[in-house]
Amino acid sequence: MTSKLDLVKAAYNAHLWTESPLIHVGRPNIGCTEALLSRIRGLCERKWLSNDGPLVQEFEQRVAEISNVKHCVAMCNATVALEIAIRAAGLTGEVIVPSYTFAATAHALQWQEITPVFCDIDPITHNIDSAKVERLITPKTSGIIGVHVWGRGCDVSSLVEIARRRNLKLMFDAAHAFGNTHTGQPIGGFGLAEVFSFHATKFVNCAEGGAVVTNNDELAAKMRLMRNFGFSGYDNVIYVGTNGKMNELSAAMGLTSLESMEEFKAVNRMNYNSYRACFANFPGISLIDYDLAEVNNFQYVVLDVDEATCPISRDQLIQVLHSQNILARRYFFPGVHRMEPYKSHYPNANLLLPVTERVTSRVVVLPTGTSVGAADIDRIGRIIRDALTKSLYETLRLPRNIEIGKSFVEIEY
Ligand code: T4K
Repeated sequence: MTSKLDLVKAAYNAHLWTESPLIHVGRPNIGCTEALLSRIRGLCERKWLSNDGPLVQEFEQRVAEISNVKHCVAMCNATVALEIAIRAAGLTGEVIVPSYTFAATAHALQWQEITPVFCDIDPITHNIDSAKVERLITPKTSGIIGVHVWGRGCDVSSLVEIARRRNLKLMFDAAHAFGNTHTGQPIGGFGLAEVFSFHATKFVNCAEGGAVVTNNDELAAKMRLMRNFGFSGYDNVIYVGTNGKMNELSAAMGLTSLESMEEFKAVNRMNYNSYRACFANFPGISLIDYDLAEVNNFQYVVLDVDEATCPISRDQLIQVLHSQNILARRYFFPGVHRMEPYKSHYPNANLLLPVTERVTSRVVVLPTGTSVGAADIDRIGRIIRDALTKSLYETLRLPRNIEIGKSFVEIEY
């Protein structure tokens, strides 16, 4: 008898002969290519390619307006933006962060020898559980970094209250949350500073890019210096700094992307609704919700697989999808606490992070964005529904004989 695992392995190997095109999570939205080329022509004519150029300044102004903040400091990516914001804010010692995030959040601290202390998350919002933050505070704690996972705002008011009472600095990794609101306010103005990512995979992108937004004049001025080696005018370095500058090509991409931002949101929302319709009332799986009273960019379509009621596991579902060239992702598996160097630093962190552990084993992120159409979603929906209700052979339309390891297996439908 062939085990279920063997069947899944076979399904996985079947991608070798599947003819469907690859469908990615994170395919970039491009916007108007002509507008992009015209900006690129302009920068070629100006011969101004980096170092606080006019397109970067225009991009900063647009991002600050959209986020309703005084300052936007554009950077080469969100990871460096986090590093600079952390340094400029003076964080030291230990900083409380969720482990359910991209590695960059913790790395931006560890890179500067600040210890990330992992806090568990809320099972519904997937954001840092504010009720569990206080017990992690030690005399070395200098701050808290919340992450607005999937673009859904953290429990900002509780975090602000804890930070105020315990004299800690509060910042947000808003890599997923550009253009969104929380309690009706644009994300960007919460805490001391917030950090956006404009990576190619984000719904508004600069190919590579990031930004710190803040209402704090002093912090903004310091970050502008730090992103440019600490130079204050010619030949005068007044801080330790790095090269965190955004270049003009990235800003050209970002400005072009911003012009189509509403269209990208509308497509993402339509895709999200189409996925919703595919899985309505389907036992064992559900999409995470977005609060429709807020503005959402819907850039992540997140499927929750409940292993107690779903006939196949999350990982089997991923393998089925990959076998069909649908490159669904397990963000953020296995949780930063299970990655190096944190895994070695805290081998038992899992015991303190039960919700993180559960969520990392349940989530599937599905493809969306302007490269994904209704027909793709119908197909993805059908594959997932079939995977849950039919045999894997039927779902994947595998041949009658399939090679597993060195032997051929006879398939029984
Ligand atoms: N904080 C949070 C909470 C974040 O999620 C992130 C980044 C950051 C901080 C740091 O921001 P940045 O420093 O990157 O600005 C991807 C992105 O690279 C990363 O930006 C993002 N989060 C993360 C959630 O997703 P990977 O490791 O999954 O990337 P990769 O190479 O597997 O690409 C994803 C998919 O996108 C692939 O299937 C291919 C497709 N793709 C990618 C690129 C770059 C394309 O089709 N075209 C492309 O140009 O991290």
